[in-house]
Amino acid sequence: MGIDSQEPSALEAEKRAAARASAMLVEDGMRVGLGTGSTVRYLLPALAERHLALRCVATSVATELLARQLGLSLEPFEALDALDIAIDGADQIAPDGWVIKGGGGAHTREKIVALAATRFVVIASSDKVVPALGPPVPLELLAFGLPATLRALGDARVRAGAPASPDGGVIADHYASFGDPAPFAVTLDATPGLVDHGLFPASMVSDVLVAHGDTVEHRHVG
Ligand code: A5P
Repeated sequence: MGIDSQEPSALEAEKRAAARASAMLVEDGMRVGLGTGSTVRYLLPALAERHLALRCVATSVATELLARQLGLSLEPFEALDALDIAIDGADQIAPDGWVIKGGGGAHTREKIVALAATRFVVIASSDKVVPALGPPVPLELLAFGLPATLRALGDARVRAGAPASPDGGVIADHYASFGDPAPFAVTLDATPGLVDHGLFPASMVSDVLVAHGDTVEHRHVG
């Protein structure tokens, strides 16, 4: 077995370890935001196994379907205005706790859920840890005026083959280099036609759980 065939399973084991550790942070009676992606796919069975009475909100159709199959109790996010905890994956995690999300195009819903949660927990395999965030930054754009919005953004392109978000948004990515993510996020936030972007500030993140082999590193951020 070569390195290439070993790598994916080692990372999958790390995703599973981080996800299972995060499931232990959930307590009976909590309102729980469920993120999206391959790491969250390990969270859902770990949560279901605990047989807690939970009220869950899903950030994507894929998460909702799997959560229902596993017997987790789902509610539309129109029914709750706050959550006790939200748990989600990330594409990049910087040392200061800023993260990039949206590799699966679900970052708008993920950010709404993260902000509504008292505690937002990021779970990841070790390959997601980076010395500094960098492009691409996922975007969700309104279809109306799309060429004008892309022109205003500069180095942004619609993501090839990406379906529209469940809310009808066009998924794109920004490829410009940036240093400090904070002013870049302010610029993106001020662009008409941009629904949301995948830069999540450290102030939004409570905990980061990153697995390194069998060990899960738990960092308290915001
Ligand atoms: C979904 O849009 C993303 O924000 C995911 O949470 C992120 O891409 C991490 O996904 P994986 O757990 O699949 O790496």
